[in-house]
Amino acid sequence: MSKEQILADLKTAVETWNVKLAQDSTNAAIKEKINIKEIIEKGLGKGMETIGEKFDKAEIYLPQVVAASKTMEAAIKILEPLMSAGDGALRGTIVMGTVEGDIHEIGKNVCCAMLRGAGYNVVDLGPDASSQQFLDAAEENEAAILGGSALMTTTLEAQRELVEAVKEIDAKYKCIFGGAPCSKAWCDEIGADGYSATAAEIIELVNELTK
Ligand code: B12
Repeated sequence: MSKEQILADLKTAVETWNVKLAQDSTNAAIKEKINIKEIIEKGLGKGMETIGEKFDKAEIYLPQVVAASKTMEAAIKILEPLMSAGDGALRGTIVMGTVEGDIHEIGKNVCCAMLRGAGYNVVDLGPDASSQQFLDAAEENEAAILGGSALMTTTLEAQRELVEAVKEIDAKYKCIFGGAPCSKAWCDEIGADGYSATAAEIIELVNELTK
C-alpha cells in the first residue's frame, strides 16, 4: 500500500472514529517505515483537525469528538513504545501537564512520548493541573522545565498564571507552552521561555533550553 494511502486511511480512521482502521493503518505505517512525525501530523492529526472543524460547525457533537479522540489515543498507544525507545540516558527532568480548567490531553501525551524518546525524564501531571501542582512536582523531581498545554482560549490564562507563580517564588524553572490556541506571540506576551507548535519541535526547544 502506498504511503499516501496509509496516511489517508489514518486520517479517515479518526474522522470516522474507526479504531480498527486506526490500529491497522498505524501498524501498516510502521511496517512501511513512515516516520512517526508524519503519522501523527499528516495522518491522525489531519483527521483531528476535521473533527475540530465539524464540531465547530455543529455537524458533530461531543460523543463523536470523544470517539475520535479515543481512536487517536488507540493509535498513539501503538506508537508510544517506538517514540519513547530512547538510549535510556536521561537528559534532565520536565514536568508536563494540561493547565488548570482544561481536560484536553492528546497533544500533551504526544509531547510527553516524544520527550521520553529524546531521553528526557517526563513527569506527567495529566489534565487540569494547577500551578501549585506544577511547582510541587518540579521541586520534588528537581525539574528544569515546566510544560503546560492549553486547548481552549479560556484556559490560556492559566499559562500566564504558571509563569507568575514561578516568578513569585523566584524559582529558576523554565516555562514552555503549546496547544492549538497558543502561539509564540502569546508566549512572548506572558514572559514564557518557549513555545512550539508541534511535538516534533518541542525536542529542539527543550534541547536549547537545557544546553
Ligand atoms: C479531542 C477534543 C476533545 C476531547 C479531548 C480528549 C482528550 N483526552 O484529550 C474531549 C471530547 C474530552 C473534549 C472536551 C471538550 N472540548 Co474539545 N476538542 C477536541 C479537539 C477536536 C481535538 C484536540 C486534539 O486532541 N488535537 C490533536 C492534538 C495532537 O493537537 P494539539 O492538542 O494541538 O497538540 C499539538 C500541539 O499543539 C503541541 N502541543 C500540545 N500541547 C503542548 C504543550 C507544550 C508544552 C508544547 C511545547 C507543545 C504542545 O504538540 C501537539 C502535537 O503536535 C479540539 C479541536 C482541535 N482541532 O483543536 C476540540 C476543542 C479544543 N474543544 C473545545 C471545547 C469547547 C471543549 C469542551 C468545553 C466541550 C464541552 N462543551 O464540554 C470540553 C472541554 C472541557 C474542559 N474543561 O477542558 C473547543 C475549544 C474552543 C476554544 N477555542 O476555547 C475546540 C477547539 C473545538 C471547537 N472547535 O470548538 N474535547
